[in-house]
Amino acid sequence: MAGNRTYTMIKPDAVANGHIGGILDMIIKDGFKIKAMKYTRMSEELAKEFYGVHRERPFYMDLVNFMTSGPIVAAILEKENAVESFRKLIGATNPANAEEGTIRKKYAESIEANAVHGSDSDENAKIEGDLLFSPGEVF
Ligand code: 3AN
Repeated sequence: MAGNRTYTMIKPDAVANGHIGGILDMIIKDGFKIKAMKYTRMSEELAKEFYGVHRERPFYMDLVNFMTSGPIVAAILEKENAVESFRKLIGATNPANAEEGTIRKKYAESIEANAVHGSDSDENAKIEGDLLFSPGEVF
């Protein structure tokens, strides 16, 4: 059965470009409820752990450097079939391939500076949410 929670980050590019409000508006209008949220900056250690699955990829250190370059908005979201529904709302990893009406089509600059993160499985949604939030911060 598909889970009802996913984890997201509004990435440093979208924060710096003033898109926090626009992105949250799209998320809420799509029916997601906010279970946890914080404005924070990832340490290098946290970003390396978070993106550990990409450790062997050529873009790994660029990605870590980018994700620690400025503040982010981290959140746990709730909706039926949350992971798949949110992936649909954010659009393709490369904004050049993102469909009209998606967050990345509207706000992403490039495959790296692609405005938002969305978990790719229920299992990763739980792991990622637990990396950024303690139980007392989830409502
Ligand atoms: P998604 O964020 O759509 O799940 P993943 O998990 O394949 O995409 O990649 C994680 C992050 O790594 C992406 N959000 C993007 O910022 C970065 N990334 C993925 N592929 C590339 C690439 N070819 N070049 C640079 N950065 C990339």
